[in-house]
Amino acid sequence: LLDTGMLFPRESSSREVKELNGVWNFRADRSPNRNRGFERAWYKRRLAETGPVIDMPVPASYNDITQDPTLRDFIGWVWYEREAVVPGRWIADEGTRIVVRVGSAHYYSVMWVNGVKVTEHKGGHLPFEAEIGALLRKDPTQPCRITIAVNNTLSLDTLPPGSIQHMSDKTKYPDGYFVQSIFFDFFNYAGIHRSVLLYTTPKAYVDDITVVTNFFDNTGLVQYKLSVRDAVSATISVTLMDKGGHCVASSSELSGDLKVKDVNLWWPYLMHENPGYLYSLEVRLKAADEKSAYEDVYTLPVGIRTVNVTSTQFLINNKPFYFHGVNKHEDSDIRGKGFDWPLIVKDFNLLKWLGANSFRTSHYPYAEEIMQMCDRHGIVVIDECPGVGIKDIRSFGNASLTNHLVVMDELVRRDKNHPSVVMWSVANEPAAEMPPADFYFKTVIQHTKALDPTRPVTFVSDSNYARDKGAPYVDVICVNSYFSWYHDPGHLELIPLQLNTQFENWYRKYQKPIIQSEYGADTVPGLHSDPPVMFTEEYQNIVLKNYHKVFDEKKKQYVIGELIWNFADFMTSQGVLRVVGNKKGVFTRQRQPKAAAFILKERYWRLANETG
Ligand code: BDP
Repeated sequence: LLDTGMLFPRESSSREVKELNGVWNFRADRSPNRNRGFERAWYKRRLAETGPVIDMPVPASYNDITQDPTLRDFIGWVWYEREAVVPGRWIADEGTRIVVRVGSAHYYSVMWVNGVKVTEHKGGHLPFEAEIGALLRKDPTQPCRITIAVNNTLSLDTLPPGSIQHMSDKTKYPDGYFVQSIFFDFFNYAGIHRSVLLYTTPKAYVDDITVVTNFFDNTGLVQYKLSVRDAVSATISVTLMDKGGHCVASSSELSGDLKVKDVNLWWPYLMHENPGYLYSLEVRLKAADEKSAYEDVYTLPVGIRTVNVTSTQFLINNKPFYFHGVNKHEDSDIRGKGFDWPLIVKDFNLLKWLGANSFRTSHYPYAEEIMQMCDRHGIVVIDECPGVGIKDIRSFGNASLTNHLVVMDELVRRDKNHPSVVMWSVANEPAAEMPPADFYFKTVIQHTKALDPTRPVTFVSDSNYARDKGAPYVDVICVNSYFSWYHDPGHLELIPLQLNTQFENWYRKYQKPIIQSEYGADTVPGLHSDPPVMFTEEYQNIVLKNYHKVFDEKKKQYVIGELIWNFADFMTSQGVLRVVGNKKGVFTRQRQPKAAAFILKERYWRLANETG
């Protein structure tokens, strides 16, 4: 198990945050083995002293920033570097911890400060950090030079998996030619995708907080647990405040139960007139050693709600919840998977316009700021780990499994306190019919439940109900199907029959509630035809309408949700099936509506009014 917390860096009276976003120096290591940077220790000096550098924005994927196709498709190590100015008072005060934190970098990262390695991290979608105070204090005259090398190479035991193909046929490929195969349908964007920060805490500090919430009648319950570090003879004060800043409960213990009278529950968007209600849990730690006294303050937003699953329903606060939402991607023009506030706020406005009450983080954890937006706006989240493309039997091996468990540790550690997160998804469309899938999913799901006993766990299946070896372990069945698209392309009339059969088969076998976790059709905006043909806006409309008829029927029984594939068009690797990316969005990649968006909008608002 992980031995430290990973609280989101927030400013407080005891903590400062300094963003290091902007233009960094950058170089791709184009040496044949991609290893020159390590051999020549590029981290020891300024990057510009070891070779040419270009400007690279952080956060952003590097792939679409330049006009160079070889950088877009680059595989291997790229190097980022910049100098940061560290406030003198941080250095002067030995009682201040100075931490450098990367929100995410895809896929493998090594970080140095002033030439000294401070940490490395595997996995492209979760944060990592290192304490660098002692290092900076060794020579306060030096600037703080941060070097981060990032490698996007995927192997059969990374998450997501991939593999490098060396092309040895000399008649077709130049010497040493290799390509990366991936088994998932989105561009393998790489680089430093989320903010790089310096932040401080006092030497004695709040390292982690875990909250679990419940309610009985009008009384809310917040069970909390703190983990504090380096705090000798500490005193704790925990205060839960309502939106207006009034204290509603308090305690002075490291763990305990806070009772909230006349509780305002956290409700999903459109399920209540006041969705996304958040209390603030203020934790104050006071400690002292021979040298000084420390006070740390950290405030965590807390939504009080419950989640339960029956054989036919998904309950939030004991009321049936129907997921009418989307699958998303972190993806847009130029910045690729780079964090971008305007895009995020636009997407939330579109979700609300659409009447969507939920999304799945297909197919990897999204930025923490997005999860915070979901908490505040009441958008319900199925939080998916990067377990996408587990197709090769070797990706079910021990190394993969061990890595998958660590990824779940990191994901649950990061996202456990978000009220918006109502379910974990451990994978998307794995080869669940393969024999090792049984043990694999049993282990991953049990592990996730042990980490978080309060949330249901699922994975998203596209395999046959009779042969799926992971389904016995999930709480909710999530199924993807593309009738009239990948199955019987062009035959819209088959959707009702095939979809009915799909639902009935799964329900008969498992008696668990079902979410249609993907359905849709590629649509090139502006293409029209009547009668509809594939790729036109009319065709997408009919696919949706035909699916919706069946959802309406089955919704009365055990279908608990529908998530369209996809919210917006997104980039993929090149292939004969993709016309400049995947076009199954109801919005274009630039977030303009296709005709289907209006159909979905009408439906989602109707569903909201029926249940709301
Ligand atoms: C599903 C995958 C999703 C793809 C989609 C598609 O889960 O990642 O983008 O198909 O092909 O199988 O559009």
